[in-house]
Amino acid sequence: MRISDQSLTIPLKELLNLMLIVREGDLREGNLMRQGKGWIHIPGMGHESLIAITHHLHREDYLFTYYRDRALMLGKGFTAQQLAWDYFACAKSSTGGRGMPVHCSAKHLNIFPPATPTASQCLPAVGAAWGIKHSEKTDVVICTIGDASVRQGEFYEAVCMAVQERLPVIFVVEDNAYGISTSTKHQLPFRLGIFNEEIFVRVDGRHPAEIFNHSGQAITKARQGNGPTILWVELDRLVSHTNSDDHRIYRPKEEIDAMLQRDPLSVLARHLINAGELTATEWQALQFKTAMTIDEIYQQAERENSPNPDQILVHLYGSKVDHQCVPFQPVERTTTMVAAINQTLREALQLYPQMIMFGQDIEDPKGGVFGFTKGLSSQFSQRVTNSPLAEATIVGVAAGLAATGYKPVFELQFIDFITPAFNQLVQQIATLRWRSQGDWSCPMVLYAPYGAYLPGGSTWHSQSNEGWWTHIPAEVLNVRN
Ligand SMILES: Cc1ncc(C[n+]2csc(CCOP(=O)(O)OP(=O)(O)O)c2C)c(N)n1
Repeated sequence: MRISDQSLTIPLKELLNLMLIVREGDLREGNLMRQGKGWIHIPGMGHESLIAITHHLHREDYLFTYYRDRALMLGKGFTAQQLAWDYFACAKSSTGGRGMPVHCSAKHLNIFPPATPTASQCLPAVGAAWGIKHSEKTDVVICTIGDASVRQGEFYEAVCMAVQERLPVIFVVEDNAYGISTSTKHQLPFRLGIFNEEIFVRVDGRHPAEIFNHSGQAITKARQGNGPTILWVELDRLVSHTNSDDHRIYRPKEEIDAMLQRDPLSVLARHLINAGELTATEWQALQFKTAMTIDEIYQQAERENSPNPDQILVHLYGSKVDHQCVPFQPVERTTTMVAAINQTLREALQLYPQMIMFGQDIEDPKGGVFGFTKGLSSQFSQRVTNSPLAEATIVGVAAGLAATGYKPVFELQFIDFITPAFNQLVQQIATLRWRSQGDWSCPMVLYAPYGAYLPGGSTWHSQSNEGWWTHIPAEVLNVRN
């Protein structure tokens, strides 16, 4: 028995096998926690069917995920062994022990390492998708998010940007009905009617064939340049949120029992047995064999070295410095600061085809509220564009663009209004290189006018808040008079 769309067919048995590998690793981690081994267990049980999405992906496609996505990691090419190293936070784990389990980093597979603040992956995902569009490639970005997390503002900003620019991104909302102990039933924007039904597709995530078909359509649509889709995938979190939670406290017993009856693994196995494609004995043997293999993998991982504390500061900053600098033409000493910056930006745009500028009101004829970008959008119309009035979008998109090879030089209109971007700056950008051991980085230039300039500007338009930024490791602050 197979599932197929026009171009692709996968045997369900193969899918069952992969889902089983994911499940057995998960079960093993739960057992190890109970034995006092490991640090934290973040289960993905009930979310395994999502692996069907990865059958539509190429190596170049990106995954921007969250912590529940061990199935997607495995489907994209991460191994069960690497998941085990991440579980034990070994020195050789993908983050060198700096990330929680399932916060995997794999640049060679285009797996962007999740940051734990919920929804913080969305704007960088959209930035990566924007880069794909700029380069006129047909790659796509898969951005996953939990159902409770879609109430974060950054999710809405990301969806707006993706729709506005028709970006090749698929948001996969993993709706397991809970955010830790809080039911999301009455909080979900899809149920509240916030989203137009044209943009989201409801998917029964307990059946891999459903996921395979809907994700295939969304991915094809994105590859063809027809923009984003939100897949609202209903599934179950079969166990507690993490090992430090007990869902029996807040979920009725009947609900838990009913959920276990529709465990996607058992459902798929039963389906294949009923269809005569698998015998009960074969299924048992497969479970046993997989459990043994996974057990061996985790036993080996347990013996791996822990990170060396002496290495704690390694990868906080990059070592490579691009010594080319602009402007090449010395600027007249009598010129204004604005004119000098404008000339520098123009020469940089000429020098670096990968440089992109984005900011509020930076396009001509205004050319920025201070005129830094005057004339630039007329000369480089594709690479100098107005942003929405949304600082988190500006900075979060820069992270995704920079991480995928572009050189964002983005304007923040006033330093006073940088605060909506704080999450991206501090949690995502400042930690990316360090938490991925230099696997990923997102070098960018953000510039903003600062200090008093407007006598009546009061509290906002006169801030000199550089003190905030000097407290954040990994960011370089440059204040010029
Ligand atoms: C910004 C932020 N606030 C709070 C938390 C703590 N937290 C971690 S997971 C979680 C619930 C997320 O639920 P959901 O998005 O539905 O995903 P699920 O865990 O159900 O897969 C919370 C509140 C966090 N990680 N980030």
